[in-house]
Amino acid sequence: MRRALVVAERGQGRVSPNPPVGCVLVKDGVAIAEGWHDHLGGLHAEQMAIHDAEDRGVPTNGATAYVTLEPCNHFGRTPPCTESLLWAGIQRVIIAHPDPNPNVRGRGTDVLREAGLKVDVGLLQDEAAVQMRSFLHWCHHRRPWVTVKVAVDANGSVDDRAEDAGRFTSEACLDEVHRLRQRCDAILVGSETVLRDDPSLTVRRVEHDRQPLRVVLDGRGRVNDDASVLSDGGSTMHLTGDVDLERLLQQLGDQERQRLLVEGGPSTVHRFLQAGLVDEVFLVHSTTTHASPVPSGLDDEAFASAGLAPQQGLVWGEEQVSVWLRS
Ligand code: AOF
Ligand code: ZN
Repeated sequence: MRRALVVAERGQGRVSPNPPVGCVLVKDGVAIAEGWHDHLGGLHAEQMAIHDAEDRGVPTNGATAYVTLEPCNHFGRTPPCTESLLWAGIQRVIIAHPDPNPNVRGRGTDVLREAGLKVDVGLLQDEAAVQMRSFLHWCHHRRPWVTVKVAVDANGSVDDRAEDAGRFTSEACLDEVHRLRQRCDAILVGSETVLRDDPSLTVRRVEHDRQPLRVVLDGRGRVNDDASVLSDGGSTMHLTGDVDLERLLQQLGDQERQRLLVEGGPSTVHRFLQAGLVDEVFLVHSTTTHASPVPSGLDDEAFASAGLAPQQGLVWGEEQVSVWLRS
């Protein structure tokens, strides 16, 4: 199952609104094939694993399938995985996480059991839940998982008024930010960020096959059409006037956008925190010190009172990252 989780990760950011899923086929204690849901519309993990075995001329009958999500039993973009597993003569299926998709929800395991296969659910379920977190969240709430990313200097400042707008974190850290963007379905900023930085808010620097939707909160209508986000030909939602954040999240959820990245600045982040709409925070700590600091107020207290709890930190390039999760 650990291997299935590893290969599932290859679909991360490529299969949304589907979850990343991995599958390993094992026979006589030996892994004989593996597969993952690689891209939207591509084979499901189980089907890819069965193809992998076929390609290499390894018989699958009598094998055990380790799969990170309950196999589907519906005709969607692909035929049902339950049928593929039966056709391949799989005898036992070990599943990490049940599928909350109303099209599946227990029916995959039922069908397999009725056909006489031995089915177990729950192996490394927590790990699988973390991996497909935004999918599970969307299945339950029909709105995106909200990730906030902010960078601060050694004193918690988000900007240096003494300097032109610019990055103050390492190149390697920026790669991580783009990796994060690659996994999100939409990226949101406020007008302040657009006016100060004129960001493009696109995924670069890492492999990607789509660009997230960009959302600009511009209540006062200060952002002009010549801003990069509005003029570079990509898709952007430019919201002027009062925006109800809950309704915005619902709207994004209706579009099957499962993960929203809020990339600042502080007033936008505080709006999301105060509304209790933040699920996860990455606070990047730069070791630089701004000469003319812009305090963010984004401290432990702000996160704790928004219902978030501190987690084990990360390292992104040269920077330490504090992580907070909805508790
Ligand atoms: C599986 N194996 O590898 C994945 C599954 O639109 P479709 O046909 O691609 O189906 C998408 C749904 O199937 C998705 O919402 C989730 O419930 C399940 N994903 N199931 O058996 C897989 N990716
Ligand atoms: Zn399937």
